[in-house]
Parts: sequence; structure tokens; C-alpha cells
Amino acid sequence: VFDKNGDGFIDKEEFTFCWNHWIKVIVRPVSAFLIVDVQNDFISGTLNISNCNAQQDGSEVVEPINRLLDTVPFDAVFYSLDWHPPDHVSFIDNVHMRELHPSSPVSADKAQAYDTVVFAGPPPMKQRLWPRHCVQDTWGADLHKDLKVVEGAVKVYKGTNPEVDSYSVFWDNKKLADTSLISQLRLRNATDIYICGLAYDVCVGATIADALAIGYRAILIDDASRGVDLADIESTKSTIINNNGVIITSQEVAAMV
Ligand code: VGL
Ligand code: ZN
Repeated sequence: VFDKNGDGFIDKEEFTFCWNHWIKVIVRPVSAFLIVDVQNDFISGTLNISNCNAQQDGSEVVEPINRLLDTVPFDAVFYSLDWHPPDHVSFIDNVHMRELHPSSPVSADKAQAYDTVVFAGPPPMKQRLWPRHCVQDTWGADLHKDLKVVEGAVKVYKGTNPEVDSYSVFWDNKKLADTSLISQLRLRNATDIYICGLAYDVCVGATIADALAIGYRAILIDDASRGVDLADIESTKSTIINNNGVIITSQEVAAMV
């Protein structure tokens, strides 16, 4: 594998390639810890996930996350925040602001929170509707009060464009714009991304899918994540495994150091 030109020798250029692409990422991994959307609205506010089908308590992620922050020397720490303007396309009470496409399974008058509609576009855009949540500069958008915010950490804001939702912390759902996450990771030469938070089957799932597609080693911390829908959490896990991601517990992460 390392003898790229097949002459039987590893020359300097081949060694450099081998070092940069194979050896360095193994012997000198650079870790990033990404804490996704641990915000009031998902825990005890308008989009309290404990009212959703999985009935999970979002506050339970705080303790394992704080413990990891105290014990694991991550090279970088990121906090993402769902950060919507008041006229955001995902809010059920804004559904009348925009035209729906004829193919929409539900009309604007009948639509309820958690339904999926199709906006007219162009191009037509599928959108799941949520209760109004994480409005910029409101209590609901604040990080949970007990979540430890470490010095030097970077906050990444997403869902700021009123016309498009953003589940992944990398890109909005239409890939129109990126957040600063990818450039921040590149700046630090990150190789491994540890991901956890809320919601397992929505923003956490979309973020780890993008991380794996980019080529990062991505690790989901299962007990530091909570979700909306049990079946969706299970399919999120299969997708991660099928794409060579890793799912481990916070204890297993702590045991690595
Ligand atoms: C999220 C629903 C709507 C999340 C954000 O952070 O998982 N879920 N907006
Ligand atoms: Zn949102």
C-alpha cells in the first residue's frame, strides 16, 4: 500500500504521504468534542423532547457531558446552538407565511406540530414542522444552566436562515451554506470527532452523518444523547454503524485516557 509507484522502495515522498494519511492520524489523533444543542427549549421548554414519542429526559445528558469535560483532554470543544429567527420556516405557527406545494401531504390549515409538509419553493422543499423553539436571544435558546462551558470552546450557531432548517451542525438542510464548524476543525487538524447531545435522531444524527461523509473518524456518545422518536433513534444507530461510525458510552471514552 505504501509503495505507491511500485518500485519496491518507500522513498521520501511516499513516506511523507504514508505519514500524513495513515500513520499520523493513528499515533497523533486530534480530538474535537461536539456538544449538540443542549438548550432549554429541548429540555424543559417549547420543544421539550420528553413530550415526544421516546419520552426521554434531555437533562440527563448534562451529567455525562460535564464529566467528560472534566476528565478527557479533548484538543477542542464545540457547542452548537439551534438559533432561529422568529420567522423561521420550521415553526408550526409560521406555516401560513409561505405557500405550500400541491404535493404537500397536509394543508396549511390542517398542519400540526411534528407533521411534515412540502413548501412550494421553487424547488419544492420537505419540512418537518416543530413548535416555535430556540428563537435567537431568548431563554429557550440558552444552553442548560448546569452544562459546563469550558474556556476556549467555540460556539457554532445553526438554523439562522429563516428559509431553511439546519439539522446538521456542518450545513443547512439544503447545503446552501456551512456553519464555521468545518473550517474550525480544519484549522485544528482534527481527526476524531466525539458527538453527543440533542436530539439523537435529528441534529446529532445529521451531524455525525456529515462528519462520516467528510471522512472524519466519528464517535457517538450514546448515554450523552437523547432523542425524539425510538424508531428513528434505532435507525440513526444503524446508519452510523453502516457508515463506519462508532457508538460508545461516556465511560468508554473516559477509559481511553
Ligand atoms: C432540533 C428539531 C428542530 C435538534 C432542532 O436540535 O435536534 N430538532 N430543531
Ligand atoms: Zn430547530
